[in-house]
Amino acid sequence: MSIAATSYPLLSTRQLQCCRIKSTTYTPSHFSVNGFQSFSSVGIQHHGRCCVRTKAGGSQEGPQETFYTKAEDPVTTTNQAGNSSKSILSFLCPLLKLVGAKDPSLPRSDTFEVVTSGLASISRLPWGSQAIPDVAIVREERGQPMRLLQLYEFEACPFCRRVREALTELDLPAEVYPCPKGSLMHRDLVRSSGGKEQFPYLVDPNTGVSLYESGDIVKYLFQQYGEGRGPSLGLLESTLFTGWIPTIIRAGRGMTLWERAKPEIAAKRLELFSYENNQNSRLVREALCELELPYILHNVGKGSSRTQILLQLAGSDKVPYLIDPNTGLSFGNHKEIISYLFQTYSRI
Ligand SMILES: N[C@@H](CCC(=O)N[C@@H](CS)C(=O)NCC(=O)O)C(=O)O
Repeated sequence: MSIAATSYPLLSTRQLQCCRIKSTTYTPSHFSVNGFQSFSSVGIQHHGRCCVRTKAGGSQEGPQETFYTKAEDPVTTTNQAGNSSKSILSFLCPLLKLVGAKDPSLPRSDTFEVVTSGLASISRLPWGSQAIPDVAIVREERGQPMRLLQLYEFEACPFCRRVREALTELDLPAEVYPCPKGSLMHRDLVRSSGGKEQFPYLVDPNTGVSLYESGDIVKYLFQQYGEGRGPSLGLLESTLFTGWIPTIIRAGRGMTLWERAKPEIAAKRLELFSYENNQNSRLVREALCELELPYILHNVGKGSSRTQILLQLAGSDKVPYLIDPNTGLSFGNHKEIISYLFQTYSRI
């Protein structure tokens, strides 16, 4: 099995006290798959922040070990595709915010949602759909990086999409901190860590590196975890041409904090099995983003080293599959997941 029981370090007693997390509420059988219990629940708790959203837009955090450093020495390689695309694309986000849907919790036409998300997926083929075979084999043999990468992003951002595509291709899990427009908490973390609100922002606790600039992040990820490979053909360049299409087709989704999102953050990280270019998973990620719910993203692209784990957990290798350790519930249907998320994590 790909994920060794010791893949992730245990949460220290101090952190446990800080977060006041008792033993997990997971059904034990859920995570009995070859050490997955250790990986999953420890992954959540170890990186768990004790944060409370504040009305003033700040956040309060309990004392805890911080795993990342300020971006004192950001990678300075120039990403031509990234820079030129910035000037063309970065105006899109505020523009689409104006036309975006107002109440994401209302019932929607599932056909419309799936079709538009499917078109978005087609526009980004072939990126973000499969794990690079050689890399997946290495993950299978050697396990994942010790600590989860931390990605601050929002679903609708074309630059963030590029990074999520790379994560799928590199078969890497990550802890995702959604930073929708109006974010009450995670944007503060980015500003205080990196110095500015710009997305994506990646923190790699394994190396102490933290980075802005999607092109630099993708290059870093391939350099660090690509087993000698460079970014997949067209992955960087294509953002300029088609990276914005899902943003437009899915206008307003996964961009703005839902005003009735619960201000308390869930005590334990939700876990989502997904891959970037899966149409149904996109709909779920949009909801997680609009609710500013941090989660562990288990990328399970075609050929992923985690497919067997998903099969054993869910009884199927289909994504999305969501586990909520706060309630002990898990779901494998995007409609159920979205409805559950808005019911559970919205103020009524
Ligand atoms: N060149 C940067 C551009 C990043 C960028 O413009 N991101 C936009 C979102 S699409 C952003 O951070 N906007 C500020 C905000 O959302 O507050 C990159 O490639 O990462």
